[in-house]
Amino acid sequence: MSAVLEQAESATPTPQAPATTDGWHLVIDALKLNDIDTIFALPGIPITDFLRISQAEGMKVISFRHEQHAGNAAAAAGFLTQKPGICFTVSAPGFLNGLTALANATTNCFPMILVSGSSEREIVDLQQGDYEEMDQLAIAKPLCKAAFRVLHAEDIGVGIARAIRAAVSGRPGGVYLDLPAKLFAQTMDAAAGKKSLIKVVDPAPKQIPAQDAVQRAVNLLKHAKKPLIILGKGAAYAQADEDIRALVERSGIPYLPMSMAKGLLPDNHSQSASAARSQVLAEADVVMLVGARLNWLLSHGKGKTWGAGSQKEPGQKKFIQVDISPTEADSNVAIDAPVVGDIGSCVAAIVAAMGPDWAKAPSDWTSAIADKREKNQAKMAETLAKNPVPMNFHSALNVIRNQVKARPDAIVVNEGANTLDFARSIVDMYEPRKRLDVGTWGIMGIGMGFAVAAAVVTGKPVIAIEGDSAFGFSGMECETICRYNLPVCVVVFNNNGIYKGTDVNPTGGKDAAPTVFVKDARYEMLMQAFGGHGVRATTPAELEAALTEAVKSGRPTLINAIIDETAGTESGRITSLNPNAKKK
Ligand code: ADP
Ligand code: TZD
Ligand code: MG
Repeated sequence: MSAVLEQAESATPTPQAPATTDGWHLVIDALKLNDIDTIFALPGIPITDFLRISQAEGMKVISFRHEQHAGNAAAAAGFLTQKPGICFTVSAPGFLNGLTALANATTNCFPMILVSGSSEREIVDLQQGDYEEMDQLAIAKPLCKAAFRVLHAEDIGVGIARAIRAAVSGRPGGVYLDLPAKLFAQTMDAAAGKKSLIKVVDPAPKQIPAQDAVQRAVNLLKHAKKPLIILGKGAAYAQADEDIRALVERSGIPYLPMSMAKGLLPDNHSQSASAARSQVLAEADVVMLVGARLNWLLSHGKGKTWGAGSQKEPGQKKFIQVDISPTEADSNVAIDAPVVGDIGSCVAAIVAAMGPDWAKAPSDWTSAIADKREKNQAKMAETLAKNPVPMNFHSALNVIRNQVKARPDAIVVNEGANTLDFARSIVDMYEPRKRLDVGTWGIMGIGMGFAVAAAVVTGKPVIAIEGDSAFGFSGMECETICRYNLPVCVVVFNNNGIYKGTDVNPTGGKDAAPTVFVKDARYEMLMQAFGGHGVRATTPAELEAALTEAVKSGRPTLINAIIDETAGTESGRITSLNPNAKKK
């Protein structure tokens, strides 16, 4: 360059192009600004680059083999962390695959955000047949707590903020966020973009209960002869562990944990009434629900379970219900003392109102429960000590029970029918939020998604206790587990089918019966296929050796536990819900 030209250039510097940002970066920056550092996803148009850039920008991106499992992972992450779990999918089919998880999260009150790329609005709205065309926002709306769409880059900050607030405030749930493909490539001035982002202040504000509502509840408890506390997964989610412990221990009231509330107090706690469940539900006079709904899992608060004559009849109980949702009370039976607010604030207020001289629950009630519990536990110990050949649910679960006792920090994921019902009662939990399962819907397919999230979010060992049918819904995610080298040990309870492996085709034809699978399937080879460890275990000793090694090493492992194919019962413990049982 000539000296003259050089001089001219330095005299009139070219104006710097203004720094710009784009939709991709604004979404990432908005998430980061709100302390979200993990995305569960499945790539494809229009989100492939988004996921690449996210990883480049330091986000943890966990890529799945099917969107339902990415969505389930986001839901579990939400439950475990109180931050909305984030799932990204492609449009139409990917979105629909993720939608089951979104609806399930909403049903379970887990906070998550399903973000789906969508096709061109102009074409979708005129139904002109775009690539993966679908009016996703309209479809998502009735299946989640809230649904939003962002059309302009400058609204990304607001869109993410609204999605976060909707997911975690009040009763948590699933939120859908629609991001059309065009949005990602939109650019705007970088400084203005930065300014447009919102750091959500106090996303799940405390909700303090009214003092008269607290007093009403405490008065009921005070005069109860046979009080009972039921802890639900809302109580686990709330992370108010010390307040809940104080309530239970200072009141001396026996308590029942719902499945995902197990471990909130250790299952071997002297006030646990789990081993006397039927007795306490039938006989209690005042029942305090803490983050638990009176839905089918609690027989709707009515009928024989609750000591009433017919299935439609409410029992002679007084109910206290602590819940953040003001419309939950009276949903099934009359609630005498609703306490509306967040569980931490409500339980702390109740404990405060109990005062220092609270008389513990009547001892004739608590000792009757203790007697029952001891009897039932002794019976169970006998059953667990048996060593039948082939293994049954009890002898196999006893091994897992011991492992969890030795490693109470391990997270248990559980699905299936018999495999679920037996594991829930046999495998004691000792720490809060260590058990993830089929939840309110009793849905199969949560297994590997929940397991991946639990491992990613907590770094703790995960033991997934899976019916062979249940496992099939998400089994391909074994590749994901191996790819990220996660400390997950899957134990498949292989009884050759759904409930049992013994059904036969009544016509005598060659097609298998609808509930049975290939006999002696080698599930362990699935993990081996991706470089993980696979073991076939036919005895408790083999199962124990493999499980102990898996938990110790943290190596992805699948144990194919061979279970007596005759051992299960139809539908596990909900046989009565079969239409045929209803008919009878
Ligand atoms: P379970 O299946 O364990 O019985 P449910 O899912 O039926 O539990 O009930 C959970 C309840 O907890 C829901 O009614 C929900 O509104 C409530 N909940 C969730 N989070 C909170 C919270 N932080 N404070 C108060 N209630 C909560
Ligand atoms: N599909 C979905 C999504 N959820 C469901 N709950 C079912 C189907 C029906 N279902 C159950 O409720 S349990 C179950 C199915 C298919 C599987 C039971 O078989 P399993 O367990 O092998 O997992 P056990 O131990 O053999 O009973
Ligand atoms: Mg089975």
